[in-house]
Amino acid sequence: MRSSSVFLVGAAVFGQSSAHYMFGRLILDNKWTNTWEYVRQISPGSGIIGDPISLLQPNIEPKSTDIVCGRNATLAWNKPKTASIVAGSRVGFGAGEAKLDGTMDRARVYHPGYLSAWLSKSPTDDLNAYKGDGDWFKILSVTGRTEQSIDFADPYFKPYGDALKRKWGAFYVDSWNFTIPATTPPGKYLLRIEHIFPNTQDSQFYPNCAHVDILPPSSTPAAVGIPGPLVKIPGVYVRGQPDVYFDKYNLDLDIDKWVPPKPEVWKG
Ligand SMILES: *[C@@H]1O[C@H](CO)[C@@H](O)[C@H](O)[C@H]1NC(C)=O
Ligand SMILES: *[C@@H]1O[C@H](CO)[C@@H](O)[C@H](O)[C@H]1NC(C)=O
Ligand SMILES: [Cu+2]
Repeated sequence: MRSSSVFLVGAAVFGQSSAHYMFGRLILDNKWTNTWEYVRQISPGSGIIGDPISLLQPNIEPKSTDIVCGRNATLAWNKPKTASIVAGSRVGFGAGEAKLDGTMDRARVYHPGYLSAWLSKSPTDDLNAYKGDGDWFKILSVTGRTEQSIDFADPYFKPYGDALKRKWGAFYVDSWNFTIPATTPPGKYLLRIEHIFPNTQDSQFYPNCAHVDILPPSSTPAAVGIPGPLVKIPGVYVRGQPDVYFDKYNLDLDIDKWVPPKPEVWKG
């Protein structure tokens, strides 16, 4: 394990930015909420409480419960607020990074890869106690470019967007917004975002979970759907599966034909 003093030297050399990121801020009613206000706090990879930079250390073990909501976030020990969201409305997550003084700053999704969002209904009203070991369904899948992607023709972004990275829709964004399906059954849910940086050996998983209370749309009677397909996390990915473990710097990767890992998105 690397010592924190070695790490601080490295951080000083490379400045305060890091190649990693997390999604600690929920975007609610078009406003960026504070880091960990609605999102479960995660623990530093070094295990040293208060070590800000290793907070961002990626998860590489698909069998670990750390890939549910992030490292050591199976339970919500920071007891975040629960966001009320009407089904059919828009939410988002903002990316963050830790600075050496422990405060948080905006960050970008510095790696190319696959972005998705998920919901899992808590069996009780107490979201703090829900381990995320129930059923999950996917509500967002971002592969190639969309209208939210960075415009790499913009001179400000041009230096960051090489041809192999910029084809990924979520590459280098600082946030992503999406809609909660209008027919999502009302209730208390974990709302999970996940970015995967594919690698041939250790793909990196960047998951975070917000606490949300999904309310029925005001139109009555509101239609209620049956979400699916349902999966478990961990369990949804296995080491070596070809749509998670591959060389993302492959020139031949045709992102428009690339099929992301299962499950498919539930559209409501
Ligand atoms: C998501 O929405 C927030 C709030 O409106 C905005 O600041 C942010 O730029 C949006 N993100 C993207 C990628 O469009
Ligand atoms: C992990 O979570 C527990 C609460 O479940 C907390 O007390 C502990 O400090 C956390 N560990 C680290 C390294 O932050
Ligand atoms: Cu990284």
